[in-house]
Amino acid sequence: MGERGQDVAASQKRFLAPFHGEALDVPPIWLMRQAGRYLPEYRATRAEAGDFLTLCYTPKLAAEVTLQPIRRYGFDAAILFSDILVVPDALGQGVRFVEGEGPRLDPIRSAEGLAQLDAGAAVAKFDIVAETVARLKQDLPRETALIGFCGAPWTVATYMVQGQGSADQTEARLWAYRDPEGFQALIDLLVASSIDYLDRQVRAGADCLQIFDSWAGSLPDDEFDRWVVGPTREIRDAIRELHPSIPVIGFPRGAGPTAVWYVSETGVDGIGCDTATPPFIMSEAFDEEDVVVQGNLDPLLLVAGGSRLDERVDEILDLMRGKRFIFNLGHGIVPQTPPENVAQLVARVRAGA
Ligand code: 1CP
Repeated sequence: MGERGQDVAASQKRFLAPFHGEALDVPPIWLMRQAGRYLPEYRATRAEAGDFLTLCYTPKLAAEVTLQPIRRYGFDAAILFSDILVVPDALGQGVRFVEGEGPRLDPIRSAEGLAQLDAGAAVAKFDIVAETVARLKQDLPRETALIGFCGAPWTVATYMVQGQGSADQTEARLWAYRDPEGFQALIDLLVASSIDYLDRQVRAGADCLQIFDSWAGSLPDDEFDRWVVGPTREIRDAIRELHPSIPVIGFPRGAGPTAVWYVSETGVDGIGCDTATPPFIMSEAFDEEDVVVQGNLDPLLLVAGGSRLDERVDEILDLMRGKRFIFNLGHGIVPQTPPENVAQLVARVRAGA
């Protein structure tokens, strides 16, 4: 489209151009989990912090690990370093990260458990995260956009109810079937807290927001409508009311063909496509929607590297040419990713194939 020069200057940050209607010759690029254990400098800062949540709640260190991948690769966007489980932690549910095992929470499976959470108390921890955002606003290069985020209420609830990560989110799905009103109360609390959390991130300087719904794919259509689409639309509507110019990207992982419906029903400005979405679907299925498409290289191909990586990058770029597109992975970077493969990927995308 050859619109790079002047139109991008108008929106300042290349990352935001697709949200302003521009299809760039070279799409903006950032990667989910771009900060993390694959980087030696992250491991050093993480060791300095000691515990994972301490890293999230120490603005100086959280800002530092947010900046690390920007210094190395010059991504078009930085993503705030935090975690989706900061919300249940801030609400007062005990959250721990057990080394080598992942998150552990004291499970909540009833109205009594829910009554122990305190939305008022969450403010103090949300303010710490907002302080990280404010620091980043100072420290990031002017051309780099800052993405704030939260977990979608459904996905966050799956951890709160299960008490840990799980393959099939059994406990949350069963609670939702057996006692939909009780489960709705948990979702409502998460909707309200997520709006508050995102609002604080935008007021502190976030340019864009992403809602991670990593377990959206575990629900059949009627449950998907109630627990994924409904709450996401409420958050999207509230943010549009508070901050009309801030784009919101939804990432309903595993939604499959339902992603198109998710877009039209929630009104998100961007749709994150997961690894299993075929590129021809990314390039065609959303044509009727006013939405920016983001995705979807396999994180394991980024581990494997080599010519296969270049070929697949070129294929995605070819199919998305002329579209409002943001290059990303289909899920987060994994720890065993060689940092040089990330450099190879960025160079390939920037070369425009
Ligand atoms: O250092 C470590 O050992 C901790 C590893 C780690 C990191 C780097 C965790 C624990 N969280 C994070 C950061 C993180 N998590 C970010 C920061 C910004 C970035 O992308 O660079 C973001 C956006 C998240 C989001 C997140 N956390 C999601 C949604 C995306 C996804 O991956 O599906 C989920 C599901 C979580 C929960 C979580 N946090 C950490 C782990 C290991 C998990 C997964 C738990 C599980 O289901 O087993």
